[in-house]
Amino acid sequence: TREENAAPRVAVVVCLLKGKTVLLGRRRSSLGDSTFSLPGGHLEFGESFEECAAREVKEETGLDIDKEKIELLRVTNNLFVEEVKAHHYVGIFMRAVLTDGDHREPQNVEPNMCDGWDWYEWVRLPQPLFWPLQNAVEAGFNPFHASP
Ligand code: 8DG
Ligand code: MG
Ligand code: MG
Repeated sequence: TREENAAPRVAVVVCLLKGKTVLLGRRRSSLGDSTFSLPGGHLEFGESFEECAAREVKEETGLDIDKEKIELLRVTNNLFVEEVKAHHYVGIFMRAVLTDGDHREPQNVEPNMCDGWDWYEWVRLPQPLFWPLQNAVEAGFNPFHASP
């Protein structure tokens, strides 16, 4: 019911770029199951967007992002009303790169929440994308061109 999710939540999602590619994983979740989404999650009390971005990427992929190079790209307002429970997220899209000289591959640290991570070119994004990401793409969002 609406009551259970009465307050909007803040979600920080990370466009982790490597060369011409961005990191996406297929979700295992009641929200957007089987769709491809960016690493990310809920902003915790007291966190900066940058801290949240680095923490979620680490928790979900094991990768370390360069904390000096995290940038805010876009803010979106996402209402999921078709779900069993309604959800309302303010999505904070960040851009990040790996720490210098890091050539490790992402690990699927939370296999119950994700099928695995891989790098994709923006012009060859996998389908279907998680709905809020699809919306941003359709609105012209491109983390390779966006300026903060
Ligand atoms: P947490 O417990 O680790 O904090 O959260 P999570 O389990 O990692 O949450 P999530 O579902 O991955 O992300 C939180 C919400 O962020 C998600 O339910 C909806 C919103 N969100 C968007 N766009 C995207 C996106 O591209 N990727 C992810 N992961 N979440 C997104 O609006
Ligand atoms: Mg997540
Ligand atoms: Mg998470």
